[in-house]
Amino acid sequence: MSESYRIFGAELSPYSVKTRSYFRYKGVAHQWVERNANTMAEYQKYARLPIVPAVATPEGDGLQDSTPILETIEAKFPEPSVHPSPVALRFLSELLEEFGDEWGNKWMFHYRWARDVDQRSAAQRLVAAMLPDASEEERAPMTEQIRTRMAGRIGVVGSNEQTAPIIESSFAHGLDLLDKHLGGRAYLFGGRPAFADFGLWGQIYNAWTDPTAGALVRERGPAVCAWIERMLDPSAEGDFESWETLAPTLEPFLRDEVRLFLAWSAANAEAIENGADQLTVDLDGRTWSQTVGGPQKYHAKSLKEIRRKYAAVHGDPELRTILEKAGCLPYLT
Ligand SMILES: N[C@@H](CCC(=O)N[C@@H](CS)C(=O)NCC(=O)O)C(=O)O
Repeated sequence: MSESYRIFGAELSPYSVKTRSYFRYKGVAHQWVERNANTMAEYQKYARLPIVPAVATPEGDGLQDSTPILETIEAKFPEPSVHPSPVALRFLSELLEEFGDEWGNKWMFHYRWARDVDQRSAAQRLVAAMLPDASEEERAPMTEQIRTRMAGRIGVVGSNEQTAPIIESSFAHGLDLLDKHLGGRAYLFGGRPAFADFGLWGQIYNAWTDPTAGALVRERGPAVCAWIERMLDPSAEGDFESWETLAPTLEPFLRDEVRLFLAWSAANAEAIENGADQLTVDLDGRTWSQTVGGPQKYHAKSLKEIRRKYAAVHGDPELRTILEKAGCLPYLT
């Protein structure tokens, strides 16, 4: 039995670094174990699904899926809390965490695998991490194999010729809005990190390491860059703010970005429910079409989960007003 948690993960996995950043902030004793050829057998003892992260607990259990992992650890180690105490702010933070995991991942994954320069950069780093003891020459065939396989899988996040411009303009606009919001504050909800920071950061930090998306982040988001570095090892610098001070710059992000994501997610859930193999939805006057298969079932499940969280607090009048004003409410009920 080990005394600390072990996080089996990968530096290029947004959900892995999200989990690591959370453990660091919480001060929960843990070891980061890069999942690679040397650690694979140990990782497999804890991973029911072939994904990272997988967390091995000191009791010898395996945890997977970053959102429930964070929730499990939060219940066990409630301080310092990552949840603002007002019901409305706590829900918005959980909604933004969901947004990061699901829509932020479209930004990151699309940019990583759409263009040759990014494909090569990511494939090289992935293989270097997986085969730490191999030479350049030994890694080369696997790098090429991963590059072509992942480039061919870009459709799993719904990226295709028609949706690429929607994803790219959403990323650029999202960065602009985030940069305004993070100018003058350390974290999304004020002076300390919230649940939202971890989900969104994992994706944007990964995008920042890639050539094309990274250049965009550096160009458009000086405050986003500072937040990216801060979130690698976050610490509380103050308190959570109130909605009154957050609203001027957070409300536009909810209205433009989170609403768009929820419109997509609701349409996706409906397509799954109807057993459709194609999803077509109008997103602010632009048509988004993609095939629907196994991976989209996960999004439908997580929409159900965020709707369940909303149902538990739907009586809060402040939250209702915020969500209504941002156009998010119809998708949550
Ligand atoms: N919902 C999961 C998603 C985890 C996930 O998709 N992990 C990816 C990497 S970011 C993965 O492990 N893919 C297969 C692989 O890399 O072997 C979570 O939040 O933990």
